[in-house]
Amino acid sequence: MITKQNKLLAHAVFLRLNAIGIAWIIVSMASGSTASAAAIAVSVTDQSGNSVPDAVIYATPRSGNIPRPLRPASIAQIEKQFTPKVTVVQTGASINFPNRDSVRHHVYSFSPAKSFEIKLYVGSPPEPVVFDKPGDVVLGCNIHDNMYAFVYVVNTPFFAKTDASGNAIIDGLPAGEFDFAIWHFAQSAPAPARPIRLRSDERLSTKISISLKTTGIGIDSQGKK
Ligand SMILES: [Cu+2]
Repeated sequence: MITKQNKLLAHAVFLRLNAIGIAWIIVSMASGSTASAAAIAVSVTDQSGNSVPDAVIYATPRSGNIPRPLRPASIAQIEKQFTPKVTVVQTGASINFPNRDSVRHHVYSFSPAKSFEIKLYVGSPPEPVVFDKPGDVVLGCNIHDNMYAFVYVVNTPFFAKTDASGNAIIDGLPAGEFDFAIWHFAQSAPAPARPIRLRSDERLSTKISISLKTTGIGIDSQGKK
């Protein structure tokens, strides 16, 4: 029997199994001078040269000394869509799921990084959901098949998400060594992290090209798992 839960799980597996080729390359990297903290500015394009919104970039301190501000996030349901479609949080942070519609939603995930459900509800659920493991989480709604969203959980507070023009900036970085990585829900292949070193006032400016799948985004209707 194909259940929605199985469909969603299959979708998550589907995303992983479609890995092919090299996902990203640094085209250029230049440093300049700015304020007291370091920053990484990134411009992301796809294989066709188009700007890529909703890509997650993150820099994890190699020292293991990781601040834990654990900024909470919110993913609303508005007009039967999750808003925003992509959210990034640090491991251990919580997310609220306010329902702004008059219809009830039933939010759930069966992803290994976070399995949960908030049964049929309107308004704000009494408790936020804590995302306590790193990784990608696919969200669905048990009532509305075309509702889906992604949460990416990272072991660092130093992250950003590209805007509609494919640009993102991680600011307020301390000096030191980091593993720098990028993630996108439609990426054809997982990209390995790259080591970078930042001086205290350094600003890195980087262009990254990633390969995106052009089909199979969203809930996989095959339910193969
Ligand atoms: Cu719904």
